[in-house]
Amino acid sequence: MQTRRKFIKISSLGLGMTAVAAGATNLVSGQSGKIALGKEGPTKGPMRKVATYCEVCFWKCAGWAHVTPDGDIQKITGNQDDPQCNGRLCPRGTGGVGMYSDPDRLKTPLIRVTRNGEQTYREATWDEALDYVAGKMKDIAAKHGPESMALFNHGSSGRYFTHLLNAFGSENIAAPSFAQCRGPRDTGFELTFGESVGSPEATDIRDTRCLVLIGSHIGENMHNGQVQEMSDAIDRGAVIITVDPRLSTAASKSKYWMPIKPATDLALLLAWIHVLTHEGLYNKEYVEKYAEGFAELKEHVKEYTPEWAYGITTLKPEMIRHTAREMANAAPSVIIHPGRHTTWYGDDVQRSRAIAILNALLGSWGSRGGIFFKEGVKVPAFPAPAYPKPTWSWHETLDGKYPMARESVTNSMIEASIPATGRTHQIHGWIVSGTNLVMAIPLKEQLHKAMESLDLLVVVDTMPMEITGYADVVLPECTYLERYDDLRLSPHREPTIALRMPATTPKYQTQPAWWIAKQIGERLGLGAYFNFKDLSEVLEWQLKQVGSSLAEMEKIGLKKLPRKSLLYIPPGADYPFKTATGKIHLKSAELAESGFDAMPVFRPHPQPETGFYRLIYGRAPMHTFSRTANNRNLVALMPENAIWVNPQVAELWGLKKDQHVWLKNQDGVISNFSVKVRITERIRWDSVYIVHGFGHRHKPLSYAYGRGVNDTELITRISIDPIMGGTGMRGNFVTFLKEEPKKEVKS
Ligand SMILES: Nc1nc2c(c(=O)[nH]1)N[C@H]1C(S)=C(S)[C@@H](COP(=O)(O)OP(=O)(O)OC[C@H]3O[C@@H](n4cnc5c(=O)[nH]c(N)nc54)[C@H](O)[C@@H]3O)O[C@H]1N2
Ligand SMILES: Nc1nc2c(c(=O)[nH]1)N[C@H]1C(S)=C(S)[C@@H](COP(=O)(O)OP(=O)(O)OC[C@H]3O[C@@H](n4cnc5c(=O)[nH]c(N)nc54)[C@H](O)[C@@H]3O)O[C@H]1N2
Ligand code: SF4
Ligand SMILES: [Mo]
Repeated sequence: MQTRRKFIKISSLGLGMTAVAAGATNLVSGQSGKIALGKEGPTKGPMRKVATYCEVCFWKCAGWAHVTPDGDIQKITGNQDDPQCNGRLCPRGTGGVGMYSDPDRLKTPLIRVTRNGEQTYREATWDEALDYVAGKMKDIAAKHGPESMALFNHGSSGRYFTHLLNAFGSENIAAPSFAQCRGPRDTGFELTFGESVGSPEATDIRDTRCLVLIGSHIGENMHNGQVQEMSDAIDRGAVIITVDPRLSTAASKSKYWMPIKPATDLALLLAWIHVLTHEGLYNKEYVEKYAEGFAELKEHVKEYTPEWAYGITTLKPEMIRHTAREMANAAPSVIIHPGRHTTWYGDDVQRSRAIAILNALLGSWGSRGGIFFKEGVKVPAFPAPAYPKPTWSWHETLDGKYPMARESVTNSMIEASIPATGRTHQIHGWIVSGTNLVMAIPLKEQLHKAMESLDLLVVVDTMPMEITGYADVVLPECTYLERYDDLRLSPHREPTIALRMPATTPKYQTQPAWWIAKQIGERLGLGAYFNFKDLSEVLEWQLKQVGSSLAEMEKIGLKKLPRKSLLYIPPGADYPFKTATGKIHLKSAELAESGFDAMPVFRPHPQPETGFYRLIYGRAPMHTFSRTANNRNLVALMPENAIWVNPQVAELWGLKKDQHVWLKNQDGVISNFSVKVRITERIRWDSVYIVHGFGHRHKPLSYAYGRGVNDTELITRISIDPIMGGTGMRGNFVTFLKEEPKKEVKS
C-alpha cells in the first residue's frame, strides 16, 4: 500500500497548453446566455459532413458533424435514416460540440508527484505516462496476480479497456450503469421473462394504446426515440398513466397522474395485480399458454386490494381500479414501462418483478404495442488470441452476497479494494474510464478509503472531473467527435450499423481510448491482442464481414439491414421464453431457492421525520448526469439545478421563490453549496426534488463549479438490494438551512 493518496486540483498546474487552446476555439459566454458556436463566421468553402453517433448519453443517436474546410466543427445534426433519432437530436446532442470546444478539457497526460512534501501533478509525455501505467500493472500482476487490476467504466471507451484487462487476465470490470442504474430492472425482468428489455429499450411505444410510467420521467429523461414515440402516441390518443410524486413533464401530458406517496409503488403494483386477477381482467389466453404460477399469484395478492393500497399510497381505490381497467382495455397493446434508473429503495428487483408480472398478465411481451423482440446486426470480433482464464473474477468480490447479480457490482468491487483481514480476493489497481465515480457512487467513505488504498489509480477522461483529482495518472482522451469508435450495433426494431469517425484532429495532446489501451497493451507484451495500426482497420474488416465497407459507411453514416427474426409472437404460436422452463415465471422458484420471496411482498420503508422531506432526484432534458455540467452550450440553457418545494412547505418555512438555501440531511451532512428554491404545486408536500449532476466542487470545471447542489453528497443512507446489490438511493431526507452554515467549503 502506498502513501495516502490526496485529492489534487488539476488547476494547481502551470497548464502551458491552455493559451494555445483558447486561441483555437472561441466560444461562448455561458453566464450571459450568449452562444457562438465555432469560429466567428464560417471559413470559406463547402462544409464536410462527417458520420458520427452521439456520446452525450447512451442512446447513441446517429448524426453528422458539419466541419469547415479548416477542421472546425460548426454543428451536429441527426441522421434522417436512424430509427433511434429520425434525424432529430435532443438539445444535449446538438450541444455536444461544446464537449469538443470546452477550454477546460484535459490536455496532456499528468503524473502525480510529491514536491516539497506536497502532492501535485506534473505534465508528462504519453511515453512517460504509458510506461508508468504498464510498469505498475506489471508490478501488481507479479505481486498479486493480474486479477487484482479492476476497471470501472461507462460509455464507448470502456470497451477497449475491457479488452485490455481481459487480455491481461482480469474480469474485474464494473460500471455504475448496473448497481446504480438498471440492475434491478434487468434482474427482475430476467427472472420473469428470461431476458430484459435492453438499451435502447424494446418498448413498442410507437404502436401502444396504453403506456404506464412508474417514476420513469420520459421527456426529462430525454432518450430520444422513446420521447418521439411517446409524443406520437399522445397525438394518436394513447392513454398515458404516470405514477410519480412529482408532476413530471410526462405526468403533465398524461390522462392520469397518480401522485403516489414515494417508496410505496410496490403496494400500488400489487393492488393492480389484484384487480386484474380477481376481477378476471387479465389476458387469459396468453397467461394460460405462456405463464406458470398464476393460481399461486392470484392467491398471493388476495389481500392486496385497492382499499389496502389506498392507506399506503394515498391513491384512491377508484383510481387504482379505473387505471387497471384502462390497461386491460388496451391489452395486449399496453406497456408498463420497466424504467431504467431503478435503484430506489432496496427492494427494487421485487418492484421490477411486479412490473414484469403486470406486463405478463396483460400479454404485452411479444405483442404489437407492448414489448417487441429486438434484433441487432451481428459483426464478428476482430481476430485476436483467446483471453487467458483468470483464477478468480468479480463473482468472488461479492463474498457470497447478491446471488442474482448478472453483472459485476461496483460497490462490491470498491469494497474489495479496501484491505481487510481475511480478504483473499483483493483489488490493488484501478483504471477508471468515462465514469465520474465521485458523483455516481453514493458510498463516499468507502470510495475514498478504496482510492487511498490502491497501488495504482489511472483515470481516462476528457474533462477534469472530480475523479481525476484522485488519480496517479490522468490520461486525456479526445472527445467522440475526434475519434473512431466501435460500430454502433445496438439491437432494436430494425437492425442497424452506425459509424463514428473523426470529424477533425484531436485537440491538444489528447488521444482516443482505443489507442491508449493498445499502447498499454503493447507495453505489457499483449500486442497480439491489438494487431492493427488504426481502429479504422478493424472497422473496415468488420464491415466487410457484413457486406459493407468504411467507404460506404462514411457516405451514409447508418445502414439498415433486414430483420431475420420475428418482431412479435404470431397469434396462437408456441413461443419458448428464455427462462429455465420456457414459461414466464409469475412465481419465481429461482428466488425462492435463494431464500427470497417468490412473489413480491410489500414491506414499508422509513418515512421522513417532522421537518424533513424525502430527497428525490432525476434528469433535465438539457443535461446528462454530471458530464455536461461544464458544457457551455448547455450551461447557457440550464446553468444550475433548483430545489422543488411544495407551496405549503414553502409557507411553513417562509421560503421565497429563488431564495438560496442549504440542505442538511438526516445524518447532519450539509450541501457544499446553496441552491435556489422553486416553489411549485408540481411536487408533493412530503418530498423535494433536484436534478442530478450539479454542485461540482472541482474548480478547474470553471463553468460547473459551485452551480447548484450535488444530490450524491446528501445520499449517505443507502438500501442495498439483497438480490443483486443495487444501491437504493431514495431513502434520504433533507431539511432547509436559510443561513449559510459555518463550515469549510472544500474544493
Ligand atoms: N446521486 C445520484 N447518483 C447517480 C445517479 C443519480 O441520478 N443520482 N444516476 C445513476 C445512473 S442512472 C448512472 S447511469 C450513473 C452514471 O454515472 P457516470 O457514468 O459517472 O456518468 P457521467 O456523469 O456521464 O460521467 C461520465 C464521466 O465520463 C467522462 N466522459 C465523457 N465523455 C467521455 C469520453 O468520451 N471518454 C472518456 N474517457 N470519458 C468521458 C465525463 O467527463 C465524466 O467524468 O450514475 C448513477 N449515480
Ligand atoms: N436528459 C437526460 N436524459 C437521460 C439521462 C440524463 O442524464 N439526462 N440519463 C439516462 C439514464 S442513464 C437513465 S438511467 C435514465 C433515468 O431516468 P428514469 O429511469 O426515467 O427515471 P428515474 O431517474 O428512476 O426517476 C426519476 C423520476 O422518479 C420520480 N420518483 C422519485 N421517487 C419516486 C417514487 O417513490 N415513486 C415513483 N413512482 N416515482 C418516483 C421522480 O419524481 C422523477 O420524475 O435517464 C436517461 N435519460
Ligand atoms: S438522446 Fe440526445 S444526448 Fe442522447 S445520444 Fe441522442 S442526441 Fe445524444
Ligand atoms: Mo442510468
